[in-house]
Amino acid sequence: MKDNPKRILVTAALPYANGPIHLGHLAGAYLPADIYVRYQRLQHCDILFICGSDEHGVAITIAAEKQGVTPQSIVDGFHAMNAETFASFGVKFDNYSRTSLPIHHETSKEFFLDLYQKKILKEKEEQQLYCEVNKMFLADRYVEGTCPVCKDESARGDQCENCGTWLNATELINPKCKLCGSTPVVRTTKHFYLPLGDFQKRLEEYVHSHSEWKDNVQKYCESWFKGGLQDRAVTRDLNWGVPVPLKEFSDKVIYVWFDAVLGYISSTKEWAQRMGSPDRWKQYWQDNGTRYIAFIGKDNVVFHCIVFPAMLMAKGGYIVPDNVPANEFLNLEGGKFSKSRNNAIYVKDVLKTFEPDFLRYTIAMNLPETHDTDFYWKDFQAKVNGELADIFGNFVNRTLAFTEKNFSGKVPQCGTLTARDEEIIAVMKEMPGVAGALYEKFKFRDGTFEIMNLARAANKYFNDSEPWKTLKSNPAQCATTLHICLQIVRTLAVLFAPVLPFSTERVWKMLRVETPLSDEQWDSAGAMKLAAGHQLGAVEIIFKKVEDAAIEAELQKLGVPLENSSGNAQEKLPPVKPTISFDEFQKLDLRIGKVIACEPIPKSKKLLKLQVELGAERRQIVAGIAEHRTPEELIGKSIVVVANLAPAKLMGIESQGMLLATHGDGDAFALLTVTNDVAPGSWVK
Ligand code: B3M
Ligand code: ZN
Repeated sequence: MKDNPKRILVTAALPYANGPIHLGHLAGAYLPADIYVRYQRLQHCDILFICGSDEHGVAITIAAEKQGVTPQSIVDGFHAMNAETFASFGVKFDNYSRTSLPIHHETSKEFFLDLYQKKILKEKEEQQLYCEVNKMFLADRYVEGTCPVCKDESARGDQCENCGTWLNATELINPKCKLCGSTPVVRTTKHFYLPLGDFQKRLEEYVHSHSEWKDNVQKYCESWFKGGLQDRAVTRDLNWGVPVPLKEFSDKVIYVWFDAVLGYISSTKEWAQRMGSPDRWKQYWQDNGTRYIAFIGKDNVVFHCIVFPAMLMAKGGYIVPDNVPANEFLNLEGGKFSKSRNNAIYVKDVLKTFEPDFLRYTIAMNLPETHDTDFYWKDFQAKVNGELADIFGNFVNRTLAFTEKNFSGKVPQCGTLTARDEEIIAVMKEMPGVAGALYEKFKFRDGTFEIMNLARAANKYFNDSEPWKTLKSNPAQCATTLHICLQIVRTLAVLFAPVLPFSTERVWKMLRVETPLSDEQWDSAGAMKLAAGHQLGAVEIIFKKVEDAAIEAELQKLGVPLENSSGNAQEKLPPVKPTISFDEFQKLDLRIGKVIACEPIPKSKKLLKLQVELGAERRQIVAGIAEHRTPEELIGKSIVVVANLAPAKLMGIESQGMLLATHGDGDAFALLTVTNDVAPGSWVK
């Protein structure tokens, strides 16, 4: 085992302890963070994975009021429940803390006081909404109204969930008290403000120095900068939270977001104490050699890319995030389910019926990394049965079963290699590099897809090599085939370990490798390390298939009409159009075009402008696919273009052709592309 000097701090957003962890949480931050950490652990760097419950703020007090219990009892219950859910789902934090702990209160107060003493925090009188019925200021979610930006009617006093705008409650149109429904009045109150504008220049430099950040994150920051950063209140008139550490303000608390982001630091302190070296947290937060990655969902971008860095800059001596790989949202069943019955799938419930790896794999292959995606139960079943069981599981099983039966469960000798052997060995050897490069770029979906492709190629290799025939006709070749297949099983176990930690342990046990799987080295996972003669363990099936009945039960719980969940959001398809003659078909001129540039069209949510090379000429094509693909995803792709369509203008921009794609949203959307290197302009017929 080689040690890697790299030090990485990974945090995942602290979930509010006001409800159970659901699939959207996993897809947004926790699964990608866990895959990343497990992958980096196989690189043997010094990595720390930090999280905890966010236990303050109005999210908690409203939940408590609804249930008629104290905020403390709400957070106690959900903290324990969520910590348990993460553990059974295999999200392995080094520390899962809580923001109601004294260590967190102390950390937050100290931060606040430091900024106050440096005169960075501004004390201001401001107008706030006050409910005369409940005799209280309506902080954050205690007020709801219409969003001034997108006009959504359920915007909250702190944020509009629909468009992501961070709001001041007084900006809401038609505000109503969440507790009693009355219209609040405006009253004056004193608060402390963080003058974000004073940090704008540094923040812009910071964000601009990270051109590698995801497009969605950068764009979001840009829109904030463009509007000019404003002072933001960091205290609230509430009695649940971290008390403001100043005598004359002791009836106020620190704003939940100000304390929540500091929860990452206090959780690291708690970890260091537990490790018996209380100062060790400093290595992760105060040493420039640490790379800090903050995993979050897209609704938390402003707090992690603007507010938290500004706070850290204000305090001084702290590092700021190196990357903030924020994911978009994972929606459910294309929105076609009974929201009144249920509006989330809770992980703890899924784990009662299905193995954690089933869910890990399905979500990993569906991560909303660049656009919103959907979770479908039918797709879950298809991925488990058709990919985990039929591809990876089948390859492992047929290889081990064949070896057990014909080579007494011992790794056979590797003889002379054929061209086919060499080809698959090459794929196996390069896979750690291929998938690792994608994981480094936070492209977990693509990385996992590539690893499954190795299993696909391995099955093909097994079939093409026909060991059941060579067993008699050419035993040395049969031995070589199985030798290679066993090496690939080993490679797959290591490479799949970050996504499928539970099942790969079982494969490891079957291989009877002495060193623990966690001591393996990612980069050399493709090497042929199983020695000929090594005795393998007993063979067992690693993935049991998911039955239709189990899926139907889940759909029923969600209130999804059964015929609706096709697994790909298919609406009712239109009937096939009337027949055309071959001559009529021949009038269509379809060509392969290579996308060489692509940009969004200002003020249009749907349109992208593409420059496409069609052999001898270049075309400008305007396509309504901005909600499905980003320009980065399109550049370099070879697509299918209708080359003889009459030009048309879309939003005043000429489109000289049309590209081909399926009609649908989410996973039902697919762009027709070709993967081998045909020349642009090639004729499709
Ligand atoms: N608890 C919001 C959320 O769960 C918030 C994240 C805090 S991260 C410091 O989406
Ligand atoms: Zn809005």
